[in-house]
Amino acid sequence: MRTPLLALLAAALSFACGKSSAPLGAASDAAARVYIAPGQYDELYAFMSGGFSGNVTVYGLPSGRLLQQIPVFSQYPEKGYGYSEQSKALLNTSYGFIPWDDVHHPQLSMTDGMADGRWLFVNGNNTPRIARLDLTRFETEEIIEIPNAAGGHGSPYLTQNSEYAVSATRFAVPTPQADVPIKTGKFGGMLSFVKLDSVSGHMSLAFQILVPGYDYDLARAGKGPSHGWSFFSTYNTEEAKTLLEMNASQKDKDYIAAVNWKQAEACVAEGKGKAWSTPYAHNWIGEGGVAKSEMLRSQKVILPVDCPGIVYFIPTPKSPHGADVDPTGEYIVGGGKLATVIPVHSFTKLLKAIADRAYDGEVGGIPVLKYEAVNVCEVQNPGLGPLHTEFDDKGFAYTSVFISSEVVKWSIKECKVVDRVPTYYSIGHLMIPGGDTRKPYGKYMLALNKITKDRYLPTGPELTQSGQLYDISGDKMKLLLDFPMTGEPHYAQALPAAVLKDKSQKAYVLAENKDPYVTRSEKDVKVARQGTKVHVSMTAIRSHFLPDNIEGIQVGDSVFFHVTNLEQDWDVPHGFAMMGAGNSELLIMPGQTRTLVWVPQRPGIYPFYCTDFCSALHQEMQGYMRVSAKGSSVPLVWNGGAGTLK
Ligand code: RUQ
Ligand code: CUA
Repeated sequence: MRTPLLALLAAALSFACGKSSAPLGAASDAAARVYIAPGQYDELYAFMSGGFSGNVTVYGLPSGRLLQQIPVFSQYPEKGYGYSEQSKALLNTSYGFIPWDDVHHPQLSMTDGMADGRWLFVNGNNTPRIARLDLTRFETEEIIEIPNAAGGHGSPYLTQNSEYAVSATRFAVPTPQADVPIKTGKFGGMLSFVKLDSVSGHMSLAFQILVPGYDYDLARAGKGPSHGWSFFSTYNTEEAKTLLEMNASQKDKDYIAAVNWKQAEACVAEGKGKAWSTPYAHNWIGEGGVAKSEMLRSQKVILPVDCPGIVYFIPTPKSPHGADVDPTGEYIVGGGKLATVIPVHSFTKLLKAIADRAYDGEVGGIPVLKYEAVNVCEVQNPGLGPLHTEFDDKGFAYTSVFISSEVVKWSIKECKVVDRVPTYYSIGHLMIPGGDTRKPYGKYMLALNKITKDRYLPTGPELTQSGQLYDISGDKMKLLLDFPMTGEPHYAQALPAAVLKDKSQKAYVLAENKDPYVTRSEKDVKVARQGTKVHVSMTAIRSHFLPDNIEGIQVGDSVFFHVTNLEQDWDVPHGFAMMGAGNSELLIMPGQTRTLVWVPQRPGIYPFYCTDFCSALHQEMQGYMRVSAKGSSVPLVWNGGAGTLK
């Protein structure tokens, strides 16, 4: 039975007034299940998409404690990310420097279908990009732009051994881009495969597949028997260009595109990919921790007509969003936003349908398979608006249902709903730790909710989003915890803390710092003028900077503060802030060098200071710059190193 909306609403309201109908015993039991005593560690690391913040946030589970924010596609003041000279190049694109994007899907790197804790990949949705984050330092290390695409939503969704990260066009556009009338112009879509180096993780665009101009939404790779295939959901197969809410809902079924990427590789090897030349940026942290950026211009585009057998369309009701693959790799589950059932397709049947040529026509050289030939069953009564499905370790699937704000648990074998719980409210994705791997961890399920109206103290028009943690170890799902989140938590990934915690880096080794402006000891600090550029090689250690007095700076100079943190202890960053600096502040990790550029505008004495409370004498960690008029004869002098200012 579908839970009536009214009943859900009533349940929601009673929670909102603090009058939970659950007995007190249950509440304290739930509290005990998520209680992590002071000083104790959480059981799992969870990586949440920060949505329109452009960041990734790291939480501990089951406590729901926020542990870290990792800036990825947006400038982020707390860490000087995208402001310091060393990190700016990470945000380069073929459109120039972009300081803000929208993150949707984190995905942990995998070995043999299991999260291996090496890297985390996330997609940039607006200007299509994929980023790779290093999980020893919890930092963004590389970003690649996806050319010939608009909206990188179905991304990054890695293959079983991290061979590829993928990106699918969300918004059909002329492909390649062209100046055409919107109404009559021919639009296309692109499914992009980014190769990941198995040792370094480095990303390179391997090939792209040109597909009809639908909206490609989400993706999942096959695993086990279906390894070698990736599945992409599509909506708007109507190819509407205006008022999609109505015009893209005409057909009863859209498609899941099944892509045989091993065959696509073979096609490219046979020289069947066409050479295109759209510019795209590739950025990475190079030698010395300094970000580099290159503009690339060549890609290999495969047209399905040239390579029969690389793409098939599986009809799937109705405007599917999710396309999720179960732990065995046999079942592909659609999540039709407007569908009244959850369709379950079978990989075995897919192969047979292809062998039997059980087609219902074709589009653009892509065979459309017969629905019955691939579908094994439809889960009835899934609620209103099924979206995404994750899996546990006991043969159950959990589907998030947006409109009726609930999670339905269903048996894969019996193809029927066995339990359902309300979420508060409007759940998008859900996440079971390892729920997309071959062996889900399967103890918790996290609902990632879009709306929290009446759940927390009001904070003006903008309310936080939330995560709700459920215990799924028994037959019935039980709500344990409800906690606010940063940005919009589209999707998340989690893995046992033991996989990562001992690999976490504690400091950068000063002796290995290869920044071109590193200063390894206080003897070496200096200030050097080159025309109107002044390079200050400065050190920071508890609790002073050197030099901390500099004279001879002139209005109109560009002063480069290259600050090296000489500390080698864990958790001793120093900050650096300069009065009137139009760029940013810095946060410098132990052993690291970061650079801030300051263009003084008026003569005077300007203080700078450490912004991170590093020691008992942190407040003493400050200094002065003397700025004189342009052309002044005040000599360039400083204290420390070979400086002459005493
Ligand atoms: S989305 S709520 Cu992944 Cu951007 Cu589904
Ligand atoms: Cu260094 Cu405070």
